[in-house]
Amino acid sequence: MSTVIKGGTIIAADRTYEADILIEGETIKAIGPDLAGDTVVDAAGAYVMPGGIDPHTHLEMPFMGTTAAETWESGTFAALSGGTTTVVDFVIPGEDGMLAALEAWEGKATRQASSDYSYHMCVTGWSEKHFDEMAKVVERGINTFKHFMAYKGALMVNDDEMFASFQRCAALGALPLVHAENGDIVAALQKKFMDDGVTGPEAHAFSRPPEVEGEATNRAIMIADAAGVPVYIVHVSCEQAHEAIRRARQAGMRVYGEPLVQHLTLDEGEYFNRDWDYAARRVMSPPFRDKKHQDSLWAGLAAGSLQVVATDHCAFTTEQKRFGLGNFTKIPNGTGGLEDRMPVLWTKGVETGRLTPNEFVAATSTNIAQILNIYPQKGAILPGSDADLVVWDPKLTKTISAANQKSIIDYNVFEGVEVRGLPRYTISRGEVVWTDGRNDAPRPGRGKFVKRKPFPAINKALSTWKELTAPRAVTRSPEHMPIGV
Ligand code: DUC
Ligand code: ZN
Ligand code: ZN
Ligand code: ZN
Repeated sequence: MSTVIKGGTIIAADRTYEADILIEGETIKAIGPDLAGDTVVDAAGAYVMPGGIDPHTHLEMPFMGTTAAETWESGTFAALSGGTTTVVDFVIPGEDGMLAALEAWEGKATRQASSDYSYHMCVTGWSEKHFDEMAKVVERGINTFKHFMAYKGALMVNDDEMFASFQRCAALGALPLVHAENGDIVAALQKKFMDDGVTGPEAHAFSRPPEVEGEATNRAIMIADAAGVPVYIVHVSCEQAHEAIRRARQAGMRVYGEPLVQHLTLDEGEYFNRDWDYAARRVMSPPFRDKKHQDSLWAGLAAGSLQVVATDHCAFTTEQKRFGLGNFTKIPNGTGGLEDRMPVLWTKGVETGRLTPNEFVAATSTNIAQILNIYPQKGAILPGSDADLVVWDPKLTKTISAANQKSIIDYNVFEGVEVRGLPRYTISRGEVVWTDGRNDAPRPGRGKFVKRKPFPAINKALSTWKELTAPRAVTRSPEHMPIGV
């Protein structure tokens, strides 16, 4: 059974060209002119791009006393309808540890996912047992570990814990990920605003200013350097954090930065002089920022100092958001975006000239495939790659609305945004799973786990500290030599 995608313009991260694509089974067999297959997918007048990869989702995550309402079934189908064919979700260990949590996540994902999926493992503390657990997690095909520097008293890790975990990552060839906000300062500011009687959603933004993100980003980068491991900063929302990443990269460190489509396109005005529900639905961490920060993030994507656009899809209903009525610190943190990431980024990025189509592909798919070590299985249009493709019609338009979204949440933070550029077809491992204008239904269970190998190169990363203390590299000056040596 073969399929040919006919008449499209292929957009890869590195070039644009016209060719047909022949798919056999689940993979790309050939790329070239005038190919023939059993069935034809019409790409005339459209672009053909690698399926999107959203490396940052929290489907059905237990968090802040509740559970994110977007399910694996609704979330992965929402992803496909917006051109995203792979999601990477965060596993949060409970008291039974990482492997038990992984089983719990697998129980949900294997039954429900209609897109492909993978996991990051969260490190929420440190003890002897983590040493072995992390090795076992890597054996299970997970090469990334996430650390929260915020959420004090819950998920937050301290510097000693983070340093121990980062060193373990270095030894295992895994990549540490960091939620970079100074959790101590956030907790202090939350208390201050509550004490002052500022209890509404706007205080959420006041309690998490850019400085807390900039400080934590710098600290995470320096700790990673000391541990001799690259580091990936999730949801970079402000210039201070971007600046830290830029400077580290300029100094030769492997540091990656991931802005979210929400931070690129929605600003802090979403929290002020709004009714409570409207603002609370937009409470996420870090919060939306002003335009100066948005400009910095767009510039970073164009310049390459930021590499990936994600969503942090962590979606709660209005009813769940109301747990925080009278106390903003109890509003479940999170917004959606999985189905809107690619259309909104195309509309606000490519249509405006801020990004080239090739940069769009790099930011939504290719770069993260490389960072996660799944390239060119994913993120590429090459013979042998998984046939994860989106036939992107730059003329299709819609007005985003909760009324017709695939997400099961009762609102959408992009409500009313007019997008231009949408999937005509989404193809996952050779199968057309979404067709514009056809009322497709989710096919739970068809998604597959994407195994990710560790990076042999990572433990050779770039710590000056490591070089200085490695025994063979020590050259002592005479005045430091003990007498008589
Ligand atoms: N931020 C959110 O807004 N939600 C989930 C976790 C996070 O860090
Ligand atoms: Zn986070
Ligand atoms: Zn997150
Ligand atoms: Zn000296």
